[in-house]
Amino acid sequence: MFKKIPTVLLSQEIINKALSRAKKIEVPRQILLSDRVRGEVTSKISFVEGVAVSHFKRLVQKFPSIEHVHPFYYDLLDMMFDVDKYKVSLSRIQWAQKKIVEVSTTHIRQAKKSTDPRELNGILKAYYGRYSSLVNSVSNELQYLSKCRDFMRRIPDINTEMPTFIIAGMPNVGKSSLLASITTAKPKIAQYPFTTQSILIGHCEMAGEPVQVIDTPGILDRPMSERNEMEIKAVSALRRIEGVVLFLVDRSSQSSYTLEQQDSLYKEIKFMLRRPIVRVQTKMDISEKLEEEIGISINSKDSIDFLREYMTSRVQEARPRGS
Ligand SMILES: Nc1nc2c(ncn2[C@@H]2O[C@H](COP(=O)(O)OP(=O)(O)O)[C@@H](O)[C@H]2O)c(=O)[nH]1
Ligand SMILES: [Mg+2]
Repeated sequence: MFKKIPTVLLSQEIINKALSRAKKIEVPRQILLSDRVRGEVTSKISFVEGVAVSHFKRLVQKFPSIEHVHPFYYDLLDMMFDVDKYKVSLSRIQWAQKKIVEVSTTHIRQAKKSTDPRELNGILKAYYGRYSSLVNSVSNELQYLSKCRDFMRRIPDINTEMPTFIIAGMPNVGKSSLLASITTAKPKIAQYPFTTQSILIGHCEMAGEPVQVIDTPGILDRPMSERNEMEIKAVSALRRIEGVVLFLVDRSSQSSYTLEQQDSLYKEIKFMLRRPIVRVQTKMDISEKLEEEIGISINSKDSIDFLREYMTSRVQEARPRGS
């Protein structure tokens, strides 16, 4: 999702890069010394200008504008940094970019009028001074965006446009086993910001259409009262993902939790996520009888096929609106 955000050069890096490369610029010998100096000065100015301007342009282009970020990602970003400061930083960088173009144009114009090598060198020196202070004026912003980028790159890659099934239920009820048996390949693992929890994302096809199934260990598998603030926010971000919840219930004698504990989590999740939610009874091979909407056993291919059919029939509800 946010993997393509470029590395942010800090202000000193931009200045060093620009000035050290500009030093090497030479223009072919001319009959008049002043022509040559003028040529060099103007090329140096436009080169140095380009280094900052192209970098700033790229940042403004590649850092997603916060208004257009999907609410799920917005919530996560909001957990990690000050989104207003992010916005302001980007607009200050855009401002600096514009100022640098202005200052460069003025200095090139001045140089073009001059025939005195000393004066020309003075113009270049003055330009470097103005340039450096403009680049330095956004040094905090660059630093801030660089920090934001580090956070953003760690954000779990959930597709917000694909029909989605979210698996929930107490530990050991069979969530991971279900994910592994209905989706292809190894699930992608992504880390939640600021929590030790990760998200597992698997894919499969339903009625010829790609569907994603996510398992959120540590997030949708225990009572809200046991959560810290960041984990609660992680749950609330999940609310933004449109999809159908598969709530797994283990009624076998092996179950680590009582039915009351499982029911209480069910109620919390139903309330928190406010999404269609299906109760799926797991471990049917070692359970007495089916008491939920649907029963499955990881060992029985038939029941998994049946669940797939059932999920296919509800793909419409799992599909995000507007896609
Ligand atoms: N007998 C039986 N055991 C199962 C079934 N599904 C999962 N298990 C076992 O239950 C345990 C917990 O499963 P897991 O998928 O890790 O649960 P999670 O904590 O909800 O992700 C594992 O030992 C699984 O092998 C099932 O359908 N039948
Ligand atoms: Mg698990």
